[in-house]
Amino acid sequence: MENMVIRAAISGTGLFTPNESISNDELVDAFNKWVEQFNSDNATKIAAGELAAKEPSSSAFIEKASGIKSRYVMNKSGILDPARMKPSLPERHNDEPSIQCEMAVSAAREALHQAGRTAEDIDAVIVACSNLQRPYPAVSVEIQAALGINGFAYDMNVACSSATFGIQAAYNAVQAGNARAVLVINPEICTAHLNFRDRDSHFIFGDACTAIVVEAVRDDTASNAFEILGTQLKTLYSNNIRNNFGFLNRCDESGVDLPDKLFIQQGRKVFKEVVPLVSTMIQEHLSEIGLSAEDVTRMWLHQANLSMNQLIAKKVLGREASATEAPVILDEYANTSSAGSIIAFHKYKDDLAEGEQGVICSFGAGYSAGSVLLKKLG
Ligand code: CO8
Repeated sequence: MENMVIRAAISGTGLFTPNESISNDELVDAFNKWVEQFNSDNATKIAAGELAAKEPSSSAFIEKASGIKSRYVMNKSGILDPARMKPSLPERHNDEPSIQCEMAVSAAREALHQAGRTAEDIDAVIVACSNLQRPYPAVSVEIQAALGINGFAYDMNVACSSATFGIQAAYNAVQAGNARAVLVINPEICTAHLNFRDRDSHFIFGDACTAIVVEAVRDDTASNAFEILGTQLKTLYSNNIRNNFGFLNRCDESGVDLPDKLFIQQGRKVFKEVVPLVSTMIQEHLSEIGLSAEDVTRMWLHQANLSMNQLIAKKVLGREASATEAPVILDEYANTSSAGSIIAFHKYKDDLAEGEQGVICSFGAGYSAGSVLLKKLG
């Protein structure tokens, strides 16, 4: 029997945005109050040259260096309390939905609605994100049960590239006939993993959750769906973005709450190394399937840094990209890790005409990068 090629498409997306947001000024105010207290508490040591005084943060620096103006968060009061500086997210009873499950169900319902599908149409759930709130039972299995989906579910983690790696896994499952449709969900609570006392990075992240329906193209596939033309993934080991927080910490007496156990990065190095890696990858991926930069109407890029995105888009296009060609959401959302490029896609996809093409591209820790080429169906 002849092998039928199963075409696959992204037929729906959903977005959960937390209710609370923090402006740069609010964040900097809390940080600077903490700095004042720290310097006053340690005045003798600082005067003796035994300890360096902490420097204040600045909203002007944050916006200029990153393009970030605000971020949505799961809990604002805990982050802005100079005596605490971390979200307050009490543990829930085992019988209650977990925080990530709650975020995921909200985003997934919107994605299903957009795709015109129900739980009965889905055969698998992949939770792909940077930070899972527990290793087991898998968060994806909890979400699967909460949505009433049959089939199978699993969690995966490739930091900021988790969504594109998840899309490839879903695409493969659909093409192999293992699933008619797969939900890929990216619940990111980045603020729980961020050291709000670190001046270099306290402004970088926000929280959000995205959901994507990947399905085999059928006669009744939603008319605003995007066919997946191809996916390409790349990883290259680097210590420039790292965290060592995990179960092994109890085996090390130095404790779990030290700054280097949370998110740390060499931002400048990341910028310099990731821009060429990603722009080359997009170009190679396009040429591999016989396309060139002119064939691409939109680039939904990972949202970490505005200048980084402008530079990547410029390298791909050979000219400056307009805000329409490479939409920005990081000004409002900050870096939401794997959810970022999907938020951009979710918000800026409906105006593409039938046949127009675009690329979702993620990049981040690992290093990892993922490119998904798409064509709008009619
Ligand atoms: N306020 C005022 N001044 C500051 C501040 C601040 N908050 N922070 C630093 N400065 C000062 C520095 O001290 C330095 O001063 P000097 O010149 O006197 O030494 C000056 O500003 C410049 O500092 P930098 O060189 O650090 O500043 P950059 O221009 O490089 O900007 C950025 C910093 C914004 C971090 C930038 O480097 C960047 O965005 N790089 C790209 C990073 C990136 O893309 N990372 C991807 C990470 S996301 C990811 O992979 C997901 C990980 C998993 C998710 C984890 C969830 C938490």
